[in-house]
Amino acid sequence: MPKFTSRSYSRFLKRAPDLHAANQGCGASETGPTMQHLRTTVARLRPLARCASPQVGGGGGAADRTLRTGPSGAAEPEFLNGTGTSNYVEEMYRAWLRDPGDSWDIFFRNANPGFTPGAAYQSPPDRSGARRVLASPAQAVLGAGPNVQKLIEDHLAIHSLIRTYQVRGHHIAKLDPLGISCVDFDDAPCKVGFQNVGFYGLEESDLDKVFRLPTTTFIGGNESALPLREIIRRLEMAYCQHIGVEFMFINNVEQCQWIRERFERPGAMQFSGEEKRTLLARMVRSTRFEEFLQRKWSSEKRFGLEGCESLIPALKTLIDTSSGSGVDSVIMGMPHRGRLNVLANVIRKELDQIFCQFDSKLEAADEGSGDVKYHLGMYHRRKNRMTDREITLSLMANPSHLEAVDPVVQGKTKAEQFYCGDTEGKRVMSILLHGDAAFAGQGVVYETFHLSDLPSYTTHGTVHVVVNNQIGFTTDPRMARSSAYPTDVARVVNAPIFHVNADDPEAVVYVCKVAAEWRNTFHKDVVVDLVCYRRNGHNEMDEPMFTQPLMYKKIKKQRGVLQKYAEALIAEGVVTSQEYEEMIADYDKVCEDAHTRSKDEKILHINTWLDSPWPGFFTFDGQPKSMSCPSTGISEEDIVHIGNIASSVPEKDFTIHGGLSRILKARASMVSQRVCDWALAEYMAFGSLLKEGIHVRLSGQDVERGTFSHRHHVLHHQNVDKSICIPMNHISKDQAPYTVCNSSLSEYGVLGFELGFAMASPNALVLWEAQFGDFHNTAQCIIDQFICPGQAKWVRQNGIVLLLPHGMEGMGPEHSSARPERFLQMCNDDPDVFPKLPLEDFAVCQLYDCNWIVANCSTPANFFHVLRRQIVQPLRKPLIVFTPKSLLRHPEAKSSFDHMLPGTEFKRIISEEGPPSASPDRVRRIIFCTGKVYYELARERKDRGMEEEVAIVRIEQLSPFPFDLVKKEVEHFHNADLLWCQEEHKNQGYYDYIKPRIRTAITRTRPVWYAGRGPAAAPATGNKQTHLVELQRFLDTAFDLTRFSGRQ
Ligand SMILES: Cc1ncc(C[n+]2csc(CCOP(=O)(O)OP(=O)(O)O)c2C)c(N)n1
Ligand SMILES: [Mg+2]
Repeated sequence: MPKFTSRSYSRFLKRAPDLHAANQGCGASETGPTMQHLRTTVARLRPLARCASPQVGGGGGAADRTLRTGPSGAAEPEFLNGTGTSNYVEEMYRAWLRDPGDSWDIFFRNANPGFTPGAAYQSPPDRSGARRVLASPAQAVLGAGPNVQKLIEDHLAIHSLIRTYQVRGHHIAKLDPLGISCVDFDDAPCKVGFQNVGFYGLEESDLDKVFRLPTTTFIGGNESALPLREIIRRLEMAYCQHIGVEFMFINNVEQCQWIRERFERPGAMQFSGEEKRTLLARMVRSTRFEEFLQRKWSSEKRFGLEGCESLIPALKTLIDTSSGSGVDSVIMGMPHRGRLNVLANVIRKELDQIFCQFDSKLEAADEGSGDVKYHLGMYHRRKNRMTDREITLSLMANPSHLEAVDPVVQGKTKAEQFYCGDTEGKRVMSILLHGDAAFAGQGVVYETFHLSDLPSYTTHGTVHVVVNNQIGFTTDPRMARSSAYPTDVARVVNAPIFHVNADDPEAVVYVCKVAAEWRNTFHKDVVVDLVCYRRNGHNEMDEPMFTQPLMYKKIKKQRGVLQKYAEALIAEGVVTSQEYEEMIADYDKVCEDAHTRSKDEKILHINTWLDSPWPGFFTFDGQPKSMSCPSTGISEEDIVHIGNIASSVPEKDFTIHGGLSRILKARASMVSQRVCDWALAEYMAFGSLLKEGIHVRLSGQDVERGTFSHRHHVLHHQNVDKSICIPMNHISKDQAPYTVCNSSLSEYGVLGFELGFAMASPNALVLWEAQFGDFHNTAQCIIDQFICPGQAKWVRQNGIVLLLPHGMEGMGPEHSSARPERFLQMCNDDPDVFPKLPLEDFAVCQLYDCNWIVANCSTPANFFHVLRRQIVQPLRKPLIVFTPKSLLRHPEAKSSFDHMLPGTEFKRIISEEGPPSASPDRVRRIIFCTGKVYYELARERKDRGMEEEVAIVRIEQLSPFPFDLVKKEVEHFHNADLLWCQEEHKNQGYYDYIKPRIRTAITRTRPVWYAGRGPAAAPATGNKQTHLVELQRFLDTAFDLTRFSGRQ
């Protein structure tokens, strides 16, 4: 047997650079170097041959097992690894064991009885099947060495060549319809094709030699060997035409094999006449829809699909195939490009409803400010004609902010899966569409990908479709990304990427079929990259020649894809030109008729564009069923029961940490004293809702334990790995499930996800907690574009809760402020108008009108109530709560059970209950405040002995502002001056929001003074001493009753 020396190994590497590159790049599962493989392979041939017989075969035979066992006896799974490189001879040997009558027969048969190395060699059969036999034994012995070596090297070369196509075929596939692709692969030359066989050490004369095919290819179909010429031809067909398959980085053998089979098997991409006609009909719809809009509204922005019309059949194929696999709900998110077309031809929104959006004279029927037509969402249930199964399609409304909708779609998908018990994603799936520039540029894409495999966030596979028109507004790809493809971000999660020339509708449909099958087989993400162009400017009013003159000269010459495809089918005889003309005329008439109907519309109904209806929650007109809110208190029995659960370990033989035992004991002692701290109050809120059948989901970084180690909702067995206990799920037999999940370290992605989750059902309390309140700013886009204006733009309500730890604790500028000023600045209540509402329903009516609720609770009981109110109230609004840090353990921040019993409720204001309330005439100052500073003020007042002169009133619900209650307080303490005190800096916190509203509440009869820190750029000082000095200074101001005398 020839021996591989290090010299011959490096020669081999030179001849098979792709093998080497692959070993370097994809090596996680390829443990040993290639040479080691070859050595062991060659060494094993003889002893194994002894025990082998032709009967030993199949994947699991004894010989197979022996071959897979390394010197240590350990299994070598990489042997069959599609990404492996050097198992070719072994494969040939195993194939020979199964079927001795092949080209390697003489080689291995002679190796068996112990022929000297080389003497065993007979060349494989040539194309005619004739075997070239060596002239004589002497000749054989003399010539055998180099021949055997050549045989092995030739087959390794074949292996390498095949692998090159699999790894890099997409580099040279004809993906770009314009032929101007700037994808830069200069670091990785792809040497394939007949002209390059020399690169692998093969010669032109080898082209007609027959080579056995390794098991890592399916190009043979039913044949196990092929001439080199045919091998290359078939690989070119599979990997270098209009589809570029990027998948060899996937570190899973089965998945790689699955993909190879889909693209390599001869005839895989054949379409029946019927399928081609369906495809043509879909292309007609897609193309003519845009043309119709262009004809009717030539000066309107619509972000047309021209240049990527095959997106419509692509999506239809994804949906048809998924429906065939059992999916009955598809949730989609997409940007502006082609959105109207998708609504019309995929979701099947009524065309007249789309067309009337173009009528600027129509008045809006719904409350809210609405949105432009290419952002609206949609929900539609219909029968899938291909599978005859019912399917729900929803397209989520989205803001202009590209990719922001991605995590929202995922959250909603997860929720729908959760509520219908679809634990594997077999019934509900998501499809996300992207533009090439946005997919590469927006970080939330990456954040969303990283949710894809996390147990509490996975949607069990998303199909991503990129409309890769090779431009982002006016920017070329070379200026827009540093990766070769716009899709490279998907590689982090091992998603296969199918690049396809969008001018070849059949190739597009084929990859979409494979993508849907992939998702429904492996339940993992997959990407379809539709390489296309943008026929017009960024929108229809834009001139692209300013910035991309050459590209657009080319585009102007480019014939439309429908035209090309129709001509091809007519030439093939699949349709006649008359049939084609009829197809076009029929669809044009559909559009014309719908346009005529659309003129009958008198008003615009935005609520027909709802993406997430909540059947039964509202009245038929979409109104709340009542305008009052029942008590949010619960029975003493429930309080004690939940308290006991919170202080126990409900599973047997479950060892918890000693420190945690002490925490639970302290909870038990609170229960016996009938008081709650913050964590226990939260427990009571969640536990009682769960008991009432309301699902509670708490998500965020480290929420299971709680950043401040106060929560402990998940107990960890101290001796058994990954054994956990969630007491909250032991409250009662028929309770709703509790989900508490530590999230990935993302705010944008995770908050978006939870917002989407909260959209699915009004009967769930979905909470996102920031680690510290200031981290919400990396999710600002979700807050600004969705949570704050969601109802106004898209007439849909959402009850998500944001828990934002906030408070000036002398811990420095970060983590001190959750930036209340920003949330308050975005509230829609008018500072100058006292709302004219019925006093008995003032609170609920205000909630009805508001865009969100902003609260800062100072007691555990009030926190308990505000959480429960989210569900008990007859409407859903986002709730922003600034939650405390030091108050979590403050001895006075405790609430008696009495404040949580039936009949009690959330207090928008906590009035003064001490001595000032007994003799209000003597009160000279009302200090209004919110949150933790109350405790500092109360202590200072006590220290100064001013309890009769100063009343402290806590505003717990900052927005909607409790005008009615503030007015009452001021009237009550009629001799007092008014002061707002906050610990935050003057340009931050609440002051700017509060002051004008207090003034409005009291019809500007008295001034409102300020005590707090001065204006500053940073939220807090980094110096603890300065922090304390500042604190004392503003407390001094707050209690200096002469400070503002005489001032106006
Ligand atoms: C987050 C965000 N930044 C900037 C924009 C402005 N903008 C709108 S479309 C666009 C180009 C998008 O290019 P691409 O993603 O390739 O989609 P295409 O328009 O080409 O379909 C830009 C920059 C935006 N909408 N969202
Ligand atoms: Mg683009």
